[in-house]
Amino acid sequence: MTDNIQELISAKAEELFNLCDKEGKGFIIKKDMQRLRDELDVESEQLEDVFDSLDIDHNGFLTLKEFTCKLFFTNLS
Ligand SMILES: [Ca+2]
Repeated sequence: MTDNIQELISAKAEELFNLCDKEGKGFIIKKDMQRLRDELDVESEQLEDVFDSLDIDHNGFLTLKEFTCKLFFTNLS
C-alpha cells in the first residue's frame, strides 16, 4: 500500500509538495503532509510512513529535493 502512495506521489511530486507547503517554506513537516490525506485518500499512518521513508537525513523536515530524490531512486528499483 505504501508503494502505491509513493507511486502516486512520484507521478506529481512537485504538485503535491506545493500542496503541502502552502506557505512556501521550502520544506514540509509531518503535519503539512497530512494535507494529502484527502487528496490521496489514505490513512494518516500511511502518510507518516511515507514521510519517514522520504526523510533521508531524519531531521523531521522534507525538502523538495528529498521529496523527489528518493522517489527517483524508488522508480529505478
Ligand atoms: Ca530531511
